[in-house]
Amino acid sequence: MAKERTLSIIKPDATRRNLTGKINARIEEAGLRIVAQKRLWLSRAQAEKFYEVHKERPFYNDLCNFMTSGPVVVQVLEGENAVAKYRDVMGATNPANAAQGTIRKDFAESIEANSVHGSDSPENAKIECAFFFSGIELVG
Ligand code: IDP
Ligand code: MG
Repeated sequence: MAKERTLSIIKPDATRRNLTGKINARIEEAGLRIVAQKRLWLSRAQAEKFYEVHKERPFYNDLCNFMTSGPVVVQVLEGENAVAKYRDVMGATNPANAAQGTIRKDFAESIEANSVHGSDSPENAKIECAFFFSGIELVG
C-alpha cells in the first residue's frame, strides 16, 4: 500500500501537561513516522480558519478559545494508511467513549480538551498539512 500522510496536532491541554514526548511515543510505536513537527501558538484567526468546517457548531467558539489557550505541536505523520491508523491511535472524540490504550482514553481531559487532532480523510489531510507546512519542510 502507498504511503499516506496525515496532520496531527498535540493540543494545549497536552502541551501544558508536558505530554508531547509520551504522545510522540504512541505515534511511533504505531509505526507512524513524524516527518515534520513544530510548536506554535495559534492566533485566533488561524484557529478560526483551521476549524472553519465547524463554524456552525455550538462548540466552535469555545473550541477556538481552547486551541489558542496555549502552545500546540503540529506535525505531519507518514505511513501506510496513516489517516485511519492515527484515528485509531487517537481514539474517539469523547474520551468517555475512547477504547483502552488510545491517546484520548489515557490523556484527554474532556470532549473538548482531548489532547490531539488528526485529519479525518486523505483529502482533508492534504489540505491540513498544507495549512501548516510548505513542501520544503517535508523531508520524508
Ligand atoms: P475529532 O477531533 O475527533 O475529529 P470533531 O467532531 O472534528 O472531532 O471536532 C473537532 C474538535 O472539536 C474535537 O476534537 C473537540 O476538541 C471539539 N469538540 C467536538 N465535539 C465537541 C462537543 O460536543 N463539545 C465540546 N467540544 C467538542
Ligand atoms: Mg475532526
